[in-house]
Amino acid sequence: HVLAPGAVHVPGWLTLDQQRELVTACRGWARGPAPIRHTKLPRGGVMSVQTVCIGWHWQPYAYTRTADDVNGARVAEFPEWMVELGRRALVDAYQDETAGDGYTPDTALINFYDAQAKLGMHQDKEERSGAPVVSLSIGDTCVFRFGNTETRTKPYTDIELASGDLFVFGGPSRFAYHGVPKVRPGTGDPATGLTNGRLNITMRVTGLS
Ligand code: MD5
Ligand code: FE
Repeated sequence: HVLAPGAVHVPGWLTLDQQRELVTACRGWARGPAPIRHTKLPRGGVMSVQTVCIGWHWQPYAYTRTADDVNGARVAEFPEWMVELGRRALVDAYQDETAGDGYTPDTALINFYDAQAKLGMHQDKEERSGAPVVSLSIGDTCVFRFGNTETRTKPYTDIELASGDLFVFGGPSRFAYHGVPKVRPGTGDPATGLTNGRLNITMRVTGLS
């Protein structure tokens, strides 16, 4: 399931129990200290996706410790159990027992997609680190568009990301354009604890202190 150098898709990586625990944890963070919201973009747009951050707060297009565009609260701490989960993700995706060594993600963006939400093609380049991004999906299946590092247009590859899937973006794929053009409503298993929509958690290394 290697899509491109450094881009690895591992379908069904999370157990149902792990998915339920992640849903519960994300529900807690969505309530506060800095509640989940539709991010307002500096040019006046509003994202259809709702996002809550932990560790660092992503306000377009910078990371801060306080959610100044929400309520000014300091964001929740990035938990050690999630660092461990991120390391295991790298070990499994790259099939290398040492791939997680030295990987210490310090922020996660938690995105919630309702049936209408989309994410346009973009690059994630606010991080001052080339460390891999670990992406976990729960709930409804989506179409994920994985592009190239040069343009936000073709060539790209569309794949489906389903509940429990892991995707790791490292190496030359770390700064590729990508987006979510469509969610498939009603495709998730309510046993995850999520009865509608799609949850995506991306762990990152900000390179900040
Ligand atoms: C999502 N989230 O499904 C995606 C998964 C975001 C975002 O895009 O910025 O919140 S993360 C996909 C990703 C991250 C970093 C690099 C690449 C893809 N890539 O090079 O393709 O909500
Ligand atoms: Fe992104």
